[in-house]
Amino acid sequence: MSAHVEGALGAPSRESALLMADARVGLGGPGQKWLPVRWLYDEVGSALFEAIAYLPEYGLTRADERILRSHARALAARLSRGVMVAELGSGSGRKTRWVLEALARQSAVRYHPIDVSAAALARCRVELGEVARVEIATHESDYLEGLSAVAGERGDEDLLVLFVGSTIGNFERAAADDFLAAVRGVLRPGDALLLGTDLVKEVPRMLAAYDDAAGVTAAFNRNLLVRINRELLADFDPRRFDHEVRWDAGSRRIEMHLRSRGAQRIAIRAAELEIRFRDGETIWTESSHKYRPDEPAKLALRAGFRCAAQWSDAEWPFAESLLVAV
Ligand code: AVI
Repeated sequence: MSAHVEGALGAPSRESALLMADARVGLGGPGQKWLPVRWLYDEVGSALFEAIAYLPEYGLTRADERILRSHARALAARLSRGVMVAELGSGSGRKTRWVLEALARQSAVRYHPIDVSAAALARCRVELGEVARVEIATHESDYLEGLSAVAGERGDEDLLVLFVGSTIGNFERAAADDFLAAVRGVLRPGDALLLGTDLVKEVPRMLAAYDDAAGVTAAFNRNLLVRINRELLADFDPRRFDHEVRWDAGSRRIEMHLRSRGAQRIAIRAAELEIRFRDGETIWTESSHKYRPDEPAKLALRAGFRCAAQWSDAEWPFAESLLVAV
């Protein structure tokens, strides 16, 4: 995606206009400064997130991949033949390969990755385009809009929705409930949702996963300021913001913040906004909720699913839960 402000103060692109509105609300008001997590993922942010998946400290993606690889056949065995697959967030496609191959052994598969990023969808096509007996139809849209379009296209076949990688963890808990209920609203009884959730583990291990020694996650976090400079003509100096990671035990979540080094004033010209930071004041840029092993089943019940199976990883506590719409 390449959203940018056209000209000095000309008409912004749709994405930049949304970023501007969020900057006004999240940075312009009193109290804790914050920005929605989605703005971390411009092209550089998405590439940095892919690099994060290789970090020794960040075992989440590899655990998810191991589970999908080891249990893809067991998953396929629990689903009806000829199931249609929709994936919320196309990711790199690497993890999905195992599931698609297992399903395609049973019968031909139609796979619908849904993502707001055209670049991510293009990478997914390259990664999965060669899987035998799998036909890909990409949807460049937000998750619910894309899922409704996919559901509208199908005939008698059941739908399997993949929401892996613990992306659900980046939603606030109440928003996660609402989101799963909205997904359920698009589905028919018997359709399935494969939900990936990162599990609570030792605090030092979780902190290290979001504050790696090579500084890749810090770069991922600071890149948000670079993006705002570029798209909203702001003058953040990313070197004057420290990457800070916190564990909130009450909410069971990792928080990422950008902490101001010293008092500073930042101009966001496209939004005609001046923001003041006190020394040590932060912008809260991401929450990553962690779950107890029994939580996905409870989430499922609240949203109108039952948990039919759960697979987990021994090396890095992570769970994939197969939720069936009731
Ligand atoms: C995409 N999401 C599940 C990642 C997470 O762990 O919350 C994003 C991430 N942020 C920092 N490192 C990885």
